[in-house]
Amino acid sequence: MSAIQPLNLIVDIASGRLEPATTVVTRRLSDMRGMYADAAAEAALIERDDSVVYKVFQYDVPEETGQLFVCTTVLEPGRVGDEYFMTKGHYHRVRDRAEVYYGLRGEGQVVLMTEDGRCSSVELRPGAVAYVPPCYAHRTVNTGTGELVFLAVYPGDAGHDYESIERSGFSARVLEYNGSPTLVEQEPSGGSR
Ligand code: S6P
Ligand code: ZN
Repeated sequence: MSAIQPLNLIVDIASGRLEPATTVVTRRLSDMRGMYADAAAEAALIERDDSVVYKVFQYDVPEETGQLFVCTTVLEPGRVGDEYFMTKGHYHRVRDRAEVYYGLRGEGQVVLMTEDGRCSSVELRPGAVAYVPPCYAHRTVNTGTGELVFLAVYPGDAGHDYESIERSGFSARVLEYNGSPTLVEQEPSGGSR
């Protein structure tokens, strides 16, 4: 295993930034083309200002068994039609690698899906820990009016499988229904990239 020195990482809760961060990923609506249910609303928003949906601040470690990646996500509030802003979502490439999310600011849900397409969701808010068990796809949804900020910790050798989600999507979506966030079962549909 590669040696890595002990260190402190600091989360600035106001901005959601992790310091130091060695990788910063920014995802705009156009990076998620085809992932929202309402294709016309998605296209109109991309045309209008292609806003940032989320940023990830990560401290990189060797991608090896025994190491742990630490990162924060700042997910903006907003909707595409009735569907709340969300992350792309993924399985871990090594399927049996679990993950822990810790809510720091804002409110939302983590949508979890088994490989045979059964979806459920757990809450994410300040102080809430969302446990992502091995083998579950996971996607985060911001159901609040402000940014959703959370910390994630996951194994160094987990990797990411985005392709399965781009191909088949999630079998449920979080939509605003009668003014409240509701997990709605859907026919799976993927992205178009
Ligand atoms: C990584 C972990 C999170 C997500 C982040 C963005 O395993 O689950 O840090 O990367 O919330 O989501 P996504 O689906 O674009 O990676
Ligand atoms: Zn993950």
